[in-house]
Amino acid sequence: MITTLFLDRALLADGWADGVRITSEDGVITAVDTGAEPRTGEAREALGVAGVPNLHSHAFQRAMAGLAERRGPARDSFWTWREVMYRFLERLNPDDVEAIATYAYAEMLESGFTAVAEFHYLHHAPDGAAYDNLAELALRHLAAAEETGIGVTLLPVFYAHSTFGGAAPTAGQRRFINDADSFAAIVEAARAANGGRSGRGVGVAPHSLRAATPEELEAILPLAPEGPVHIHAAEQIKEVEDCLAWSGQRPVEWLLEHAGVDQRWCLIHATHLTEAETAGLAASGAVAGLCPITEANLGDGIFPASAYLEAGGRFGVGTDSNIAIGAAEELRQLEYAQRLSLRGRNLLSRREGESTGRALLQGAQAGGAQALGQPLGALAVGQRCDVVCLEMLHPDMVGRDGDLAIDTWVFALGKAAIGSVYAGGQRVVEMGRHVARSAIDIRYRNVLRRLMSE
Ligand code: NGQ
Ligand code: ZN
Repeated sequence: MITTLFLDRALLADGWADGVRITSEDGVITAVDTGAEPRTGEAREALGVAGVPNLHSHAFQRAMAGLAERRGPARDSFWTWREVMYRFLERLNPDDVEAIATYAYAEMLESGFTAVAEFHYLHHAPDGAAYDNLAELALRHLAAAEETGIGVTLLPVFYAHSTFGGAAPTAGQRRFINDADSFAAIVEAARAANGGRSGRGVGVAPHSLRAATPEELEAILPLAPEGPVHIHAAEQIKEVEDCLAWSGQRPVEWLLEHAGVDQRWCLIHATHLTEAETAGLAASGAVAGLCPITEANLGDGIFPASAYLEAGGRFGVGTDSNIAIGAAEELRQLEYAQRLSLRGRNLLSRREGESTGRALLQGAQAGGAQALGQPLGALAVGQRCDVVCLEMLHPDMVGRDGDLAIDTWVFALGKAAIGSVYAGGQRVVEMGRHVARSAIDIRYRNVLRRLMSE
């Protein structure tokens, strides 16, 4: 199907353009004309930018938002949060998982994320037994993407151990566990279901160096020879210390030296880096998968973003735990953590006069697209037709055109700045609301009602 969208103003790869007509066929952009006049009857918006890829989501965690914010008996940490999260996920059945993912993906679209990399490790039934279809829960995430219109790169997660050195998994991890064969079957099923369509991708994700041994890494990487490969790394100091005790090296140092990290890779968090690791990761061509809101919520630490960008590093943003979902909000938190730790302003833009909001947005679009391994993240021929349109009639937008509109979105308005969102050429958000919002809410409420009463 061929559709057109007329934008009074749009941010293209080489800057702002006026009178932009974007033509797409089956969800992929086939022409971008500038200096055009609107035609009667065609979809028309005031100001549009390409959608933002969300490079890291555990969709199911959305349903525990707000449930781990009560002080415990000892010092709360990432590790005590993880215990709460493990107890929470024990109760989820496949319908729950689909309803929660659908709800999370709708909110992602409403906030400017038009594609998501789902780092999917909840594979099995509550007792750890495989579902009749090994890929049951993987396919539920694809169904959620289908229902909402969001693009998705599914990253089945390989998880086999509780910590470094091949330690046996804990009872709380029984829903995650596969061997190389059952894992390959899940990757295969995800590929078959995606069928090479636009906005659909499949990669692999060894969960972390805690959960996969070097031998297992070697066995599973050939399942996605072109990538993408995602892995959690160096999020917590304890993880760095345990990795040093195991190998004599820090997690990112180990990966750079032994795993062949290159542009196919995305290292999630990579929070705790030495200067040498910062430079090495930047030089590798891999993407740093930053999840600023979750990292703040979990007390992870602050990624050295300013130094990393200075070294030419690539990055994207992810919503990870989905405690709060917002594209602008993630970019804002990323910049604000640098401001608080370095006591400066406009730290992640690079040139004098450059808009920090736009630098963050375009950085995350490029790095996010690379991490998803799909042609998306820019308004250009051959890319998925994902367009986020700002609500220029909002009182806060008066007099703010171009870069100033982006800065006002990122630093002031967040989600409230968003009017329409097109994903794969379809308008899926109107006046800031997903077109199926009511039905999605009803289903999600019913799931939460049951989970909260059990
Ligand atoms: C996860 N989340 O896989 O959901 C992890 C916690 C772990 C974050 N790292 C579990 N933020 O890393 O062991
Ligand atoms: Zn994660």
